[in-house]
Amino acid sequence: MLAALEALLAAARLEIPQAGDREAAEALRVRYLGRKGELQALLRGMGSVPAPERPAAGAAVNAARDEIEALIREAIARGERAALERELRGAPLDVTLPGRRLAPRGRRHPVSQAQDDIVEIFARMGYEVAEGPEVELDYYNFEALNMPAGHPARDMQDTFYVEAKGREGIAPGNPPLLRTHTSPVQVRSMLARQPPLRICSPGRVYRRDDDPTHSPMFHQVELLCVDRGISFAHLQGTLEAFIQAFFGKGFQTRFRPSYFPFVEPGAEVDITCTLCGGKGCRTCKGTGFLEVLGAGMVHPKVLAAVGYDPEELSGFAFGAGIDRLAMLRSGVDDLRLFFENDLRFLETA
Ligand code: 2U9
Repeated sequence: MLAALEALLAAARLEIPQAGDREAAEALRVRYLGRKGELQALLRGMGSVPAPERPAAGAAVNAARDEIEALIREAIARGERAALERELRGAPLDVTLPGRRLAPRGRRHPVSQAQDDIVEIFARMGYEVAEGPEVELDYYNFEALNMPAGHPARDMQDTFYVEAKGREGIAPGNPPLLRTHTSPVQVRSMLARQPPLRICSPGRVYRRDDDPTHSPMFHQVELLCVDRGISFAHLQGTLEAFIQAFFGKGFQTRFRPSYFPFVEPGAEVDITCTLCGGKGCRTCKGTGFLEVLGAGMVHPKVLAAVGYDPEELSGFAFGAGIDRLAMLRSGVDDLRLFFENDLRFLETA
């Protein structure tokens, strides 16, 4: 038994260090130490060893197993080192090669980014978003907003009328059109609900205009607040907070009296010039201010048209071009860039 063990050990010492790789070392482990391996076969022969010699024989078998295990571990480690060496030599890594190009990533259109920011600012003040149809009726777009047929203010918003030929149910004097502002959304909200009302209506509007500062389709946001006791001071405070949230602290507002048929009194609102910071430049024509929106107290006739009592209720409203706000915030100087979908512009905007 001891002689057989010596022979096994001698064979292992010779053979295992020659294993060429990890797989060969694994195969030898199975052959020497596995359940059906050679050492196990020797152990099965222990029965024939006389009892007094068994402890010594057992110790010799254990020592042999320890030694073979160590040889195998070394062979496996050697095999792994050799494999790594081969890999490093075989496929050199060129760290100077350019990296893989990332797939181009999309992003929100700058006008959508501005719209999302505006909606969020007013949502934090408690305003809810209201939306409505882009193909509107004359009544909601003009009539209910104190602009009856023939009103000169209708010419201020050159309108696209929609062909209604052959369509049933088009009332005379109330033709369909592409809405020229989002105000009809507020009219519909007021007709459907009772005050207090706090709504923000962003969306596309259409006017027959096309030059470097006007597009036939642009985006507008309007705000409407109707309740008891609403004053011009509420309008000023709300706009001040909005301008600072959208453009940043340090931007001031300036109100100038103006006229819009749906508000009384009405105002045009300027902010500190976004280009020169108020010092005066070409963009602000030396004034230090830029016009950004129109606003006012909802006209009593508009309140009456939707069945609200102007003696009891009052409200403020304002309207602004989202595209213009986005331009001023980002320094883009041609409105048409927003609508051409040129990737060179969109990737940087
Ligand atoms: C209701 C009542 C009143 C919204 C208002 C303006 C003044 C205004 C322009 C700004 C730039 C349109 O996009 S723009 O060309 N808007 O000057 N808008 S007051 O007044 C309302 C709205 C709804 C029911």
